[in-house]
Amino acid sequence: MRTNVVIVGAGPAGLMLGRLLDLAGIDNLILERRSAEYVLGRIRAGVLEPGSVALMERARVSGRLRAEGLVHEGAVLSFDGDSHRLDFTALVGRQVTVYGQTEVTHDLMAAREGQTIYEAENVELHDFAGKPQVTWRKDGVVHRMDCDYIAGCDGYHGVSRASVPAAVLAIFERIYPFGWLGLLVDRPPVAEELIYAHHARGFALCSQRSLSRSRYYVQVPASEKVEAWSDDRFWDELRRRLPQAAAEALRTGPSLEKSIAPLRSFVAEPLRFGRLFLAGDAAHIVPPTGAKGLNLAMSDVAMLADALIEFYAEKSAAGLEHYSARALARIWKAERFSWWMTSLMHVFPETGAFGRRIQRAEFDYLTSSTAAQQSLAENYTGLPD
Ligand code: FAS
Ligand code: PHB
Repeated sequence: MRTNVVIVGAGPAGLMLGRLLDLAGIDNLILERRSAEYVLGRIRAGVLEPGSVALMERARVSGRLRAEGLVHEGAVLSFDGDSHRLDFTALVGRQVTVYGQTEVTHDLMAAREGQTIYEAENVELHDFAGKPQVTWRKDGVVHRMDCDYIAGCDGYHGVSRASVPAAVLAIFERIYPFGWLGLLVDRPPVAEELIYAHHARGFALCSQRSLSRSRYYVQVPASEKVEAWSDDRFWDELRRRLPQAAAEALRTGPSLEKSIAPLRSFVAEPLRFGRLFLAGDAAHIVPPTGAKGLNLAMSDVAMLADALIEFYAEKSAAGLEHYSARALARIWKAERFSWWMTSLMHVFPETGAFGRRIQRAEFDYLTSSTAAQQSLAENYTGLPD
């Protein structure tokens, strides 16, 4: 069997790339190791930059997003109970849209025209420096697909980056000593906009999925186990970290989902190895503080799709040659912003009293400087490609 592009991974990156190639008439196969239900069951990102919204429109899957997405003109940063609203519209003339990654994945799955093979076991990449082939096992039978290119969209733990010889891969990583304990609940959000809160006990975030479903996070030690957190313990801890008005307004209820996500900053360079390209979490990870993970994955695959479309339509390999450098330029700016916002909003015990004074000074500078707020707003709402 033969196709133009094999995409490994049916998360948002793989599905969006597949959709863009479908629309361009470029034959592609997506191989996903989990079931569609499992992929849809993951609760992850919640904020889309305007660039990601535009990509959903280009992919002709923006109907529900336009109807159900919540446009947010700002967000609140709080530091030890002092709150400041960042007015994105006034600062940079842009907004963000609250629309869960689960919904993005659902919309892309529903629109998929090309073939997606779920529960594809033991996916292996072969000869991607020459004549690429991908093999996998399904229902006990080993299959092979020959292709022109392979797109590794299989996330941080995927097989694609792991298939690249370590000698040709440069890894840049920072592992944070904490994670985010997240909880999903069918209760109205505590406020109209997101609240990012720094407190001596740790970071907390109040986010949302709709006007009746909310998403909350608290910083926990990297060693923490979700089993140690009853709903009541979560709600008590969240209240202690929020500004008083939010703590009093909090509507609690039984959790629909509770999980702990480790935090790391990670970049693999380069993003091309012969006829294999890496995109999304397969290539990079950001701490979710800046709401960049999903949005970076979207901008990666937009660039890769344009390069592949240019190759098949105009027989020009220029876009493919420039993909890695172009994507990495944007990735590193998002890594910087995510690291900076994480450094500002979380408690780092190892930095001691001096570190906390520096964080307080950073917050005081931010809230007193329009230029500093514009910088945060232009990064949070998404830098240009
Ligand atoms: P994904 O990891 O989403 O998708 C990769 C797909 O490849 C998966 O479906 C996987 O099953 C599949 N796969 C893996 N190995 C394979 C193999 N060998 N063969 C075939 N398929 C394989 N970002 C935010 O902006 N905000 C957040 O709050 C946030 N929270 C997160 C919480 C967690 C626990 C995690 C892990 C990430 C979170 N992120 C968040 C980041 C997240 O949203 C990613 O940026 C986004 O999922 C990236 O999408 P993909 O690159 O498609 O990778
Ligand atoms: C979320 O809603 O899951 C979310 C929102 C903003 C972030 C991180 C996560 O910065």
